[in-house]
Amino acid sequence: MSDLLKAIAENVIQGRSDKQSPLVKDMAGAPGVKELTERAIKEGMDVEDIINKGLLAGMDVVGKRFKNDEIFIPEVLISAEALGVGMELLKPLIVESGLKPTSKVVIGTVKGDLHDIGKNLVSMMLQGAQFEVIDLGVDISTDSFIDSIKKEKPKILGLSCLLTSSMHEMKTVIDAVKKENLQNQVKIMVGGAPVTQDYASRIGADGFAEDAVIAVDRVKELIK
Ligand code: B1M
Repeated sequence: MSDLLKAIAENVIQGRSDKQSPLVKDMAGAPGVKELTERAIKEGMDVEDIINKGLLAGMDVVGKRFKNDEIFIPEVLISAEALGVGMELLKPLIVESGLKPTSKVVIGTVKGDLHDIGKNLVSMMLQGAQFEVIDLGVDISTDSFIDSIKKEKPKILGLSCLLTSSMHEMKTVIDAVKKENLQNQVKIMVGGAPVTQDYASRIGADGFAEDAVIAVDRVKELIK
């Protein structure tokens, strides 16, 4: 892997957004995620590589350290912020402008869950594939999802969830869509780290995607 991508990953791990970030003494003044991502873009690196082998590779290490109690929420947040700085720079490359959106997608993270990095990535990829995306945000109640389906009339409803303790909310939303007789109007796609195809099938979702790239393909299939 290129040294530049490794440096991006390392700076996400250290939570260094830019060269002003004073978090690691040894790295004072060295370029952070912002400068390194700008450099990668300038060098014409593949956007998916910058995301997967740079930004997300770093976040993967952060996740493992968090799980092992080697780091705690403040460090994870600082890393997530650094990752976000890189994502913002890549957004214009992912989201091509000027073309008419094909179909509407409403997306949100379910109630009780505040994780939004993966959901944002899915949103960006869908926008890049010319979908109009209404992003409701995080901790979204079933009522808000239902209101939004009625108001926006999307072809797809996307539910994201990262916490096993909130996964049941996906089923609650799906049941509510059926109760409101909206299931013929909208297809439901679910995703997030703990979600599997088996779980998606069991709760009655129309589709499941394990990552943001697959999510775009899945939406296209569901719309057909
Ligand atoms: Co939290 N967190 N977190 N966290 N966090 C996890 C999810 C956890 C696995 C960490 C761990 O223990 N190893 C664990 C959940 C355990 C479980 O439920 N089994 C956990 C926990 C426990 C918690 C708290 C409860 C911690 C606490 O307070 N004690 C708390 C919960 C707060 C809440 O939500 N109510 C909490 C808080 C946080 C932060 C706020 C510090 C921060 C979130 C910041 C933010 O999102 N703005 C955070 C983070 C960053 C993580 C980890 C480290 C990274 C998540 C992430 O962004 N990954 C995470 C560990 C991990 O996953 N390795 C962890 C990168 C992202 C691109 O991947 O979101 O999986 P992901 O998205 C992927 C796919 O899943 C898929 O595509 C994306 C791109 O490829 N995808 C979809 C996602 N949504 C999709 C929707 C689709 C289709 C595909 O269709 C609609």
